[in-house]
This record gives sequence, structure tokens and C-alpha cells, in this order.
Amino acid sequence: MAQPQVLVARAVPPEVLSRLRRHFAAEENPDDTVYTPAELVARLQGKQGALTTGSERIDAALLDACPELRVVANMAVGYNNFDIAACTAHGVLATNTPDVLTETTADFGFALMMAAARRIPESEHFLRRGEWKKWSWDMFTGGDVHGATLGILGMGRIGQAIARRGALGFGMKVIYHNRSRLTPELEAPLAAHWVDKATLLREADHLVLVLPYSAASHHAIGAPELALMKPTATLTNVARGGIVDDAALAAALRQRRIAAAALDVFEGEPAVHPELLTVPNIVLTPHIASATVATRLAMAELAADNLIAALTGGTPPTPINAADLQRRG
Ligand code: 8YV
Repeated sequence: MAQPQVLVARAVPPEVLSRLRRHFAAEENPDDTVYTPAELVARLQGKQGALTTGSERIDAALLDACPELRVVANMAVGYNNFDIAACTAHGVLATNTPDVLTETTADFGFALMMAAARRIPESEHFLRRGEWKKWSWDMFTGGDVHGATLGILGMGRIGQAIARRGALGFGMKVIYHNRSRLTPELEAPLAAHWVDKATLLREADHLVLVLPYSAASHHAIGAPELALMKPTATLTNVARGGIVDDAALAAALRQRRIAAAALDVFEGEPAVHPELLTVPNIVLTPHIASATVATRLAMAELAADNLIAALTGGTPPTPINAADLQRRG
């Protein structure tokens, strides 16, 4: 029987590619080109599966044009690049890569928050520019992290992992806002308190965003929300671009409405709002919160596990819409 055909839409670790080649006729992308929607449609012709990343949008128009597609395996936990309702309507299974990146992403979120609070990149730039001529008592004084109030917007797996670092490692008070409250068993070891969003904004010394992007979370942090925050507070986003209104954030940082920010994700990335590039009190990284060698490999392996299982009669380990597909019949 002919092997299923799949598109590996972006470059992945070579060992994962070798594994995929054992199961599939796999079209690769060794140059790691980001395909336009039209190129993606063209390359998906005759393919039953695709391994995608956040840069490939899978929507109704693409699915209409690729009728043989049966599974899209995202190498990411976030899947706002997928129209899940459209996938289900087209009978396409969508999968993602939860859990394997939780602790790595939490490490990075915490590191970004600390870098913003303690002004690490800002002071490093000053040193590299040769501006360090003498020590002064208030040179690059920032805000303490230990003992401060950590605010988390979006208390899923990664939010809880960041809360653990804050509560258990740094003696922070943890408050959070989420659609649903954690169970008392999950809240208790962190002494975490659910608060409404306005209270979270008002009380957090360090606010970290870890919620999924959707129409509902678009610009969840804009000028009105920034206006509620303490002038000494920091804001960190390791979730998705578009959750923060980048123009409003740049203005708030310039006016010192808040002390500092740290962003790993941007509206319209890889483009970055030009104002963010010129404010000093911000840490900017190119969407690398999950980027350790071990975790990127684990993500690619899990995406491959999903693709292989879906197209060879197995049970994909981390489906997104399997129950919806079953209901659809
Ligand atoms: C990915 C991420 O690196 O998993 C996610 O949701 O944001 C990152 O870990 C990125 O989306 C590439 O697919």
C-alpha cells in the first residue's frame, strides 16, 4: 500500500524528519521558507497530513482547497493559527503539543519578568555603549521580585508553573485571573488567590500574561488596563501577540505609566512595533520561550507522534478536536 503523503511545512530536527520518512512520503522544507497561503495550498495538494508551526494558517479557505487533508499537527501548544471549527467541519483532526514545553516556557517567562524588574538588558545596553563611568546609589534601581505580588492572567499549565516558581522559589504572593478558578487542591500549595481582572491589574507588582489568543483576548491589555497598573509594575507577555496593544504599551512605557515590560510575542510578528524598539524600559525576545534544545525536540517528536498515529490507525496523543469530530460522526 502506498505510504500517506505529508507536508512538513517548516524545518524540524533531523531525527524527527528521519522518523517521519519511515512512515510517510514526506515533502520537506529544508530552506525553512515560510510559505504564503497560496504556496501552502499548492504544496498540500495530494497530502493527507501536515506538520505545521504557528506560521501556517489553517482556515476554511485552505481546507476547501485541500480536500485530501485529514490531519494538521501543530508543533506548538497554542493553536490560534488553526480555525478549529473549520477543521472539524472539514473532518480534519487538529493536534498540538501541550505539556512538553510547560516548564521550559515557565522558566523563560520568569526570566523575562526578572530581567524587566531588575533592568538587566537596559543596564547591559548602557554598559556596552560605554556610558558606565561611575557607581551611583540609584543606578538602574528596579523593583524587587522576591516577596512581591505576582499577578498571572491565564492560569493554565504554564501560568501555574510560573506561579510555582514565584510562590515556592521567591516567596511571592500569587494572585490570578482566569475564566475558571483552580481547585482548592491546586490553589493551596501556592496560596494563590483568584481575583477579578481589575484587582489583578491594580495589585500586581509583576503581571505575567499566559492566556491563549482568541477574539475575546484581543487587546486584553490596552491603554485602559495599563492605566490601572501600579507605576512601579512590570508586564511580561509569553502568550501571544495581539493580547497586548503594542502601541498602547509603548506609550505607557515612554510615559512611565508602568516601570517596565518584557515581550516574547508581538502583534504581527516577526514585525515589531517601531515604538517598542525605541523605548528603553522593555526587554524584547523573538518568540523563544520554548526554545531549549530538549524542548524543541520534544515538541517536534510529539507533533510527529500525532501525525503518525492519525494516519496509521493509531490514537493521536494530544488531539484538539477529536471529541468534536466524533460528535460530527
Ligand atoms: C512555538 C509557542 O515555538 O507552543 C507555542 O504555542 O508559542 C511556541 O512554543 C511557536 O508557536 C512555533 O510553533
